[in-house]
Amino acid sequence: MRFSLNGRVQFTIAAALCVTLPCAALAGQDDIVVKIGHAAPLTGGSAHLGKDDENGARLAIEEINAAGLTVGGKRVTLQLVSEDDAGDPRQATQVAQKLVDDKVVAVIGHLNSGNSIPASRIYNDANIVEISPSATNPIYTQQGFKTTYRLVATDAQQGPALADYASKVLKAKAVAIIDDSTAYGQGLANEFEKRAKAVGISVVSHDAATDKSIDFRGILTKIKGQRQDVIMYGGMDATGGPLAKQAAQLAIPAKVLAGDGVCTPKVAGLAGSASKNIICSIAGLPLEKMERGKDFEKRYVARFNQRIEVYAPFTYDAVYIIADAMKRSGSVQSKDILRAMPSTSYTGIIGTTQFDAHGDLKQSAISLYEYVDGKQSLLDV
Ligand code: ABU
Repeated sequence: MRFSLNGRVQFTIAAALCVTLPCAALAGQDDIVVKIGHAAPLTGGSAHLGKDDENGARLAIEEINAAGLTVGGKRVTLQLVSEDDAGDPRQATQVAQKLVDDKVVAVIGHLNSGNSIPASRIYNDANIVEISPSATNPIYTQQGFKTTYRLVATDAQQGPALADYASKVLKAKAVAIIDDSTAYGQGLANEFEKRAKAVGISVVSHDAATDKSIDFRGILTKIKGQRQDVIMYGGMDATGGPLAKQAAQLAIPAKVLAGDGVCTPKVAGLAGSASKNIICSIAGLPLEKMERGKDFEKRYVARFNQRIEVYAPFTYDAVYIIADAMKRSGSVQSKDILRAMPSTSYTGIIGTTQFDAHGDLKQSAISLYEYVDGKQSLLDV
């Protein structure tokens, strides 16, 4: 059933009810139900980030369905198919195959570089577009696949930005590096290390932990005598928070520099009062600098009754980018969506998205944050 509101906005009851019931059961007889995949860790240490991703995508789908989507003259109802990759590369490939078998036409995800990279081959083989809202390892889009896209800057930008900040602003002369041995954490740490050395910072140590490590006292005790000015950590907030806390407990007077995986509201709770030592980057514009960021935040909080972590605006825009590709190609087939992707020019919450030949953003930003009284405070963009 379809109504015209104010003579402008069309509203499909079926689409609105898709929030709570299966879309296929609700879509009008003429509606095509089109599945959009989403994959992220919905369990484990990064579940809060995965849920944030899922919420962003869900909000976009609900809004698009409520407004009414017409593609090639046919009414379309979008349905979100969300899978838990648990932040595990092996599970990520299983989830990717499941989404392909489930006939999704595009995938929003994965959250982790270490999952996006192995999953990308499966989507490429199936001609299904994969838009990661957060995978920052450069390799993701450098594999020669036509299906890989991302909405964030890469660690080839993020690592040097952190090293430059350490050199120019913190006047650091020596750094100790710790990473979590993942594609993201290790990759970011290596990019940081390259630039740090290039700008004359001495790298006094580089230690490897894991993405499950929450006890860093062994590494921290070892590096305590090294007199590093800063510790650089490549990893996520679930591990970076405890690291910062334990460094402070061991009276190591160093700032902890980290990338977007750590740069969340949640890390403040995990680090406690040591959050004041954390300086971190995100691989995009901060929400407060996004033109429609405040409005998006209001709608997000009203819908989910929780704060935005990091990537929800990116998954939200990713869904709209897929819907835009459908409209421009006049088709809901994955191969036609794929063909329309290179000419994307979509202005959404995160700004205007255009892609280069690899599927990376033509224009991107790195934002730097510190924590003041347990709250993120923007330092620089
Ligand atoms: N960019 C930080 C979190 C996601 C990743 O693994 O790249």
